[in-house]
Amino acid sequence: MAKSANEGIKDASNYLRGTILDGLANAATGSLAKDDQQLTKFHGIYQQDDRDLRKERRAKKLEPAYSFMIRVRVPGGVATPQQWLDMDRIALEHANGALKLTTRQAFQFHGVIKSNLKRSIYEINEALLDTLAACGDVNRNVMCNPNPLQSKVHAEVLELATAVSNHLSPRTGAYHEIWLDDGSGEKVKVTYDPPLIDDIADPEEPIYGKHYLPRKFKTVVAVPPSNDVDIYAHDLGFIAILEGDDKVLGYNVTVGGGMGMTHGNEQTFPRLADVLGFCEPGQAVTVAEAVVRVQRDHGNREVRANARLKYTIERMGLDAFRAEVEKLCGFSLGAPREFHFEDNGDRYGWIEDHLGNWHFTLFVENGRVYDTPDYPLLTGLREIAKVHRGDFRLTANQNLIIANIAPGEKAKIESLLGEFGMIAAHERSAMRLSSMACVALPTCGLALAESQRYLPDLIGGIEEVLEESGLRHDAITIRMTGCPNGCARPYIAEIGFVGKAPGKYNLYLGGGHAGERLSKLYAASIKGDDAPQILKPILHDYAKNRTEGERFGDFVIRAGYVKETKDGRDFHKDTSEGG
Ligand code: SRM
Ligand code: SF4
Repeated sequence: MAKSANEGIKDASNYLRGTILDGLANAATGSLAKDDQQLTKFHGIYQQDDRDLRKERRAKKLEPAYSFMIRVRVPGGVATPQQWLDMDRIALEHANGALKLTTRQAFQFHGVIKSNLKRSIYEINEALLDTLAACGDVNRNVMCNPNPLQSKVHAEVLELATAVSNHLSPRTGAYHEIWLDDGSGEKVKVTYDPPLIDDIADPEEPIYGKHYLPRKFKTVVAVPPSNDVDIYAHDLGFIAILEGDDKVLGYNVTVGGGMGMTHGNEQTFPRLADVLGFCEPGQAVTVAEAVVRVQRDHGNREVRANARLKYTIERMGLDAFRAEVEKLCGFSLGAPREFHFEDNGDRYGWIEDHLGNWHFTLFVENGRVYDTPDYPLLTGLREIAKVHRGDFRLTANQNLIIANIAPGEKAKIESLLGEFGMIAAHERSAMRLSSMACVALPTCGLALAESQRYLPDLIGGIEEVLEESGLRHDAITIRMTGCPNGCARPYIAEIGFVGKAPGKYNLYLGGGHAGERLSKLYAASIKGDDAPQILKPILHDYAKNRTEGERFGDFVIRAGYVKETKDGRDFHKDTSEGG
C-alpha cells in the first residue's frame, strides 16, 4: 500500500521547512499553503478559521476568517509568574484575549492572524518557552504529576519529564530559522544531548530521521496514588515507584494508550496503555528513546488512522514490542512493581506541603481563562502573577495550581483569590469540578458539535438531578468532546459525551474513576439537551442502591446499564443494555 500523503509532505519538507517562510510573507491571503499547514503543526501552529463566520463570509465571497492556534509547550506544566504575565500579554496583544489551559498542561492561544504569528512565537521564546513539537508527528509536551501533596518527589519526576522532553525534541534548525530570525543574519545555535542509542546515520535528525514518526506521540509521568495525568491514555508513560514518601526507586513503563477513533470505523478504537516492565531512574530516558525508535520503524505509515503506537502494539503483540525495545536499550526491563491509583482528578483548595509552603488548586472550567463582567479570571490571575513568588502549575485536568507560596505570602494571595471570585468558583457540584471539555467550535476544524461552550450548561441541567438525589458532593467524572478524537479523554470518564452532529452526542458510561477502565456506549446520537432526563433514573438508582464507597462508573456496570469494556478491541462490542 502507498505511504500516506503526510509522509510525502514530511519527505519533501527539508526537515520541516517547506515553504512556510514564503507563505508568511504573502500578504494576499491570511492562509498558508496546504502542505505547509501540515508542517506548521510540528512548530506548534495550526491554521484554523472561525466556523461561526463561515456562512456569512462565503455569502460575501470573502475567504474564510483565517487565524492560527498556537500551542505552547510547558514540560511538566510548570511556569514562572513572569511566564504567566508574558502569556497573558501575548493573549491580549496578539490573540483573542483568552488563554486556554489544555488537557496536556500546555497554553493555547487562538485567533492569531498570520501577520502576528512570527512576533508571537518570538515573544513566547523570549519568555523562555517554545512551541516546537507541541504538535506534529513527534514526541509532544511531556506531562508530569503536579500534585502538591507529593511535592517531595515532584522535583525528581519533573526532572525526568523535562529530560525526556528535551531529549526527544526534533533537532532541525527550521524552527529557529523561521520563527526566531531577528534579521541580524546570525543563526541561532541550538545544542541538544546526543542520542543515547546509536542506530541512525541522519545528522539532521538523529532520533527521528527525515520522516519523523508515523503519527503524534505523547508521554507522561505519574505518581501513584494520583493518576491526574491519565497515564493510560498516552503512548508512553512512567509510573513512579516510591520507597517511602520521598525516594523514587524507578518507574513502571507503560505503552500503547490512546483515545482517538473515528465514528463508524471499528478498526479505530480507544485503548488503555499496557505496563511493559520496570526501569531504574537512570534508564528512563534510554527507554523513552527506544520506544520512540521502535514506533518510528514499525508504526503504520500507510494508514494514518492506524498509525498510533497503540495499533503498532496490537499488531506486533506486547512481548515482541518489548523484545525490540530491550534490544535497542541493551538491557532488559524488570518485572512491573505493584502500584495503585485512586483517582484522576485534582484536589481543590489549599494544601500545605512538607516544607510548610502552600499551594492553591483552582478550578478553571474547561481551562478557559478570560474575563467576563461576573468573573474577571484573566485579570485576577494577572494580579496574582504580579505578586506571586512561587510558580504556576497547569494540570492535565485543565486546572491551575498557584504553587509554592511561602507562609508569609499566603494571606496576600488568598485576598486576591477572594477579591476576584476564585474561592467562590469552588462552590459548585463535585461533578462540575470533575468535568472537562475540549475546545471544539468555533476554532477546531474537526468538531462535529459544541463542547467547551456547551458542557457548562448541560451540567447545569444535570445539577438539578444531583440536588434532588443528594449527589451534589459526589465526584463523578464527566467529559465532553465535539468529535470522537477524544481530546478531553472522554472514553475514560464515568460519563462521556462525544459529538456526532450539531446538538447530538453519543453517551458513554462506565469509565473508571481513576481512568483505569474504558467506558461503553450507552445511548447513540442523543440530543444534548435530553441528557439530564436520560441520566436521571440512573443517578437516582445510584444514589439509592450503591454500595459503600462504590463509584458511579463501577455502579453502572454492576447494575447492568452497560457492560464492562475490558479491552480496546471490545470498545465497540456489546453496546448498550439500557438506554
Ligand atoms: Fe487533540 C486534534 C485540541 C488533547 C486527540 N486536538 C486536535 C486539534 C489540533 C484539531 C486539528 O487537528 O485540527 C484540536 C485543536 C482545537 C483548537 O481549536 O484548539 C485539538 N487536543 C486539543 C486540546 C487543546 C483540547 C483541550 O481542550 O484541551 C488538547 C491539547 C493538548 C496539548 O496541550 O497538547 C488536546 N487530543 C488531546 C488528547 C488528550 C491527551 O493527549 O491527553 C487526545 C486523546 C489522546 C490521544 O492522543 O489519543 C487528543 N487531537 C486528538 C486527535 C486524535 C488522535 C488519534 O490518535 O486519532 C486529533 C486528530 C488527529 O490527530 O488527527 C486531535
Ligand atoms: Fe476538536 Fe475533536 Fe479535539 Fe474536540 S475532540 S478539540 S472537536 S479534534
